[in-house]
Amino acid sequence: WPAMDWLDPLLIDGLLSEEERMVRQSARQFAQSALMPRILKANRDETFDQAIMREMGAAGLLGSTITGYGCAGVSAVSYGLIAREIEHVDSGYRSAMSVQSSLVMYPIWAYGTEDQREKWLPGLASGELIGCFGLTEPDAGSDPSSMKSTAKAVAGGYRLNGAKMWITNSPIADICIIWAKSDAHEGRIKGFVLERGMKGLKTPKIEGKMSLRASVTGEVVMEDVFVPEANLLPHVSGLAGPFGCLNNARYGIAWGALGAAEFCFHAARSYALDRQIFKKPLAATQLVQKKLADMLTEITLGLVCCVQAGRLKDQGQLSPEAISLLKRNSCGKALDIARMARDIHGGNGISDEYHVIRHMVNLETVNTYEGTHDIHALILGRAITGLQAFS
Ligand code: TGC
Ligand code: FAD
Repeated sequence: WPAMDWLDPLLIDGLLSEEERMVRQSARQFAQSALMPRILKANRDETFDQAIMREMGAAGLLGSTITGYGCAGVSAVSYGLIAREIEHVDSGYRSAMSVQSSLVMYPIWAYGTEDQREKWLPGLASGELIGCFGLTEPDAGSDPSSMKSTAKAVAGGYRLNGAKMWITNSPIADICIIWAKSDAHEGRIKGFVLERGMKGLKTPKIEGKMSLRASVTGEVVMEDVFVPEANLLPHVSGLAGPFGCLNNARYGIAWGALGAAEFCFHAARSYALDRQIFKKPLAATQLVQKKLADMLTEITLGLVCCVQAGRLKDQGQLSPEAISLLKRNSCGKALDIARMARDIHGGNGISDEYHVIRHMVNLETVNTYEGTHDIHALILGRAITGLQAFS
């Protein structure tokens, strides 16, 4: 029998194509050389260096599954591998990548006109342009159908009013994909591309976050913003528009959260091997070995499922409910793993120098955004029973 490789017990590496291994290697190289050296200070100072978007663009990491328009056109598994490598460093940096790719570029590509694709996708792919996605409102988070933002038809376009809350990258965004109820479309939700500089558009930063501090988050406030007809995304109506984008982003998060979990597992293992307690390494205690075994088990099972999901996605066979299953599982398990890793580090575990507490508090957000842990349970519950239990 072969010996087990604790870094990859089920030889997941062998499930990847040559191209996917190369994508993972270059994403790892980028994450470790460009992102890791920045994260401690960025997290302490609650700042996001906008140059990161251009660097991600140059590395081919933005909108990577799109073909053409300056994008790499890689597989869904490659997109997942990119998310995993970036989130190994920080969930906030993965947020920046996934909002741009899945929540801004994808809707322009899938729901936009050819003119809209050509106008915005190349700049978004290179990171010269930064986008954000406004669905959540102060009184409509888990239930976006309760949104109050409106679009009123006027000569040549629409007049938008409303407020979006908790929007990743809004304070630095050049364009905002905004979902609002449109009177010209029987009150159905439509997507609009708002551009910085439009009169009546403000994007104030939300200060004081204790989680995802290296990602900039803000509001989008719209007071009679005129949006020309050319900025309406014509090819989708209703919640299927934003949810179609969320399917892609949630799939990426399922991979990414496991990247954060892997960092925590590796850090806990190294720390426990080095730390001498009661005249022996901490790693020689049964309780710690059980925790490490639980971490490795959940990460390995989760990653195998992510590869399978990616293959199904590329074949058009991955259901939204299966994505909920994975997003929920990866986030919940990653949060448990980060908490265990923090515990194994003892007092040092609360110092940012050891990184595990940063991952732990970040994962609180990751477990909440893109559908909370319990909302995904209800999505699965509906699929299992045929009964909706939201309201
Ligand atoms: P429901 O009646 O289920 O559906 C309404 C319409 O939407 C369609 N639909 C979907 N289409 C594609 N993919 C999906 N996953 C879909 N889910 C639903 C559905 O077919 C229907 O279409 P139509 O044509 O009949 O109108 O809607 P509901 O109002 O009952 O929704 C319930 C619920 C809870 C499932 C849903 O509202 C939900 O998922 N809530 C969570 C909200 C959420 O995830 N927000 C995320 C905001 S963005 C964000 O967090 C970005 S963070 C990014 C970062 O920094 O990384
Ligand atoms: P609520 O919906 O008020 O939920 C509060 C609690 O109630 C949760 O525990 C939830 O599970 C529970 N709950 C809700 N409904 C039920 C029910 N029927 N039964 C039982 N329990 C229920 N949004 C965007 O649109 N774009 C972004 O870029 C974006 N980025 C974000 C970045 C950060 C840092 C954060 C924190 C959030 C971001 N969000 C974004 C918003 C995020 O998607 C929402 O916070 C999330 O969907 C939850 O909505 P909420 O905060 O209003 O909580």
